[in-house]
Parts: sequence; structure tokens; C-alpha cells
Amino acid sequence: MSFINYQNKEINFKIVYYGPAQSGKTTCLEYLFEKTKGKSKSKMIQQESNERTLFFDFMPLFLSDVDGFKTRFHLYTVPGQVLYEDSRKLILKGVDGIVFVADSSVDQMEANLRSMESLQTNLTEQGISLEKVPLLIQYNKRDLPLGANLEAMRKLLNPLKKPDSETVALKGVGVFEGFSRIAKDVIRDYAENT
Ligand SMILES: Nc1nc2c(ncn2[C@@H]2O[C@H](COP(=O)(O)OP(=O)(O)OP(=O)(O)O)[C@@H](O)[C@H]2O)c(=O)[nH]1
Ligand SMILES: [Mg+2]
Repeated sequence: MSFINYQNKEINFKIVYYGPAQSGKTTCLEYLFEKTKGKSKSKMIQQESNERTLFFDFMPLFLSDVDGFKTRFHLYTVPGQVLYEDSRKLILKGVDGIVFVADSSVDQMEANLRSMESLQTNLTEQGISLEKVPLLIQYNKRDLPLGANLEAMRKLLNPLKKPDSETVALKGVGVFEGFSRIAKDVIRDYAENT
């Protein structure tokens, strides 16, 4: 749920990077954090000790104002390990847009699917439908020599035909483009529903 700061003339949006354990969510956020150096942003908050939640916020300069308000994006990652379902529910609270980071390792297809199912369940509990929420699916680790077939992954994870793209988060390939896409979709969704 976006919130407006009238004093600073800012609209705040929350984007969550969701996906199975080790799919590359944190790597995406770290890349974006580095890439946006010095652009009116917070420190990156990390709790390495326990569940490795990580977030920061910044104001993307490439986006135009919305009704005279600047936009600030709060980027979060969830811990992917199955064990941390409660944390994922908590982090998803008030989400405006989701980047689902899927792992292209062939042995991770079951984990990808389970994670997508948990996303749907957790959103439904909040009264948000997977069909309607701004969602981008990133097929990550496309550099793996024996990675899963792209069309097979699409069939498995994207029956709704949401926007999707290939990424190599480790090298930053496609990561900023992905953020830019979800940011624009979130702003469009906000404009249509307010
Ligand atoms: N080959 C390859 N490895 C990647 C890529 N992106 C991330 N990794 C590696 O995958 C591992 C997991 O990356 P993380 O970003 O920590 O994954 P995560 O999704 O945050 O994992 P959890 O926090 O456990 O849910 C690390 O060793 C990364 O370096 C990629 O595009 N290609
Ligand atoms: Mg992580």
C-alpha cells in the first residue's frame, strides 16, 4: 500500500523481491544499491545474524513525478528458505509490486514452483490477487551452462503471462531494467486505482 509524505511531497512504494532460497534476490538488491549510489537513498539494512532480511529505499531519477510528487521506492528481499514463511508474510505486508526471482538451476524447479505457490497464498491472505498485483518474473542465473529451458520455466511459473525477463544477477544483467519495469508498472497501477 503506497503512502504519501505531504511534507516532502513524496509517494512511497514498496517492492518485494520474492523467490526460493539462493535464487539471487539479495544479489539483485546489492546490485541496485551499488548502481544507485548517491541518489537520495537510505543505508542498506541487513541482518546477517538471523534471517538475512535486507532493504533500502531510494528515489529513482529516471521516473517522472506523479501529480507533482516525487516517487520513493522501498526495496525488500525475503529469506527464501522454506522455514521462514512467517517472515515472508510480514515483509509482504503493504506490498505494491513484486519481482519474483526464479532460479534457473534444473534442480530448483520444484522449489521455484513451491515459492510461487506460497507467494500466491500469502498475497491472498492480504486480500491481494496474484493476477492483479504488479508482478515481474525474472528467470535468474541464465549464465548456468546447464540451466533449465526458458520456455519450460515460463510454462511452469508464468501461466498468467505476466511480464518476465532473463537475468544474470551476479553480473547485473537485466537487473536494473527489471526494476525499471516494475517501478513503472507500480506507478501505472497507482494512477489507475486512486
Ligand atoms: N551463476 C549465478 N549465480 C548467481 C546469480 N545470481 C546470484 N547467484 C549466486 O547465488 C547464490 C545465492 O544468491 P543470493 O542473492 O544470496 O540468493 P537469495 O535469493 O538472496 O537467497 P536467500 O536469502 O537464501 O533466499 C550466491 O552465491 C550468488 O552469488 C546468477 O545470475 N548466476
Ligand atoms: Mg537473500
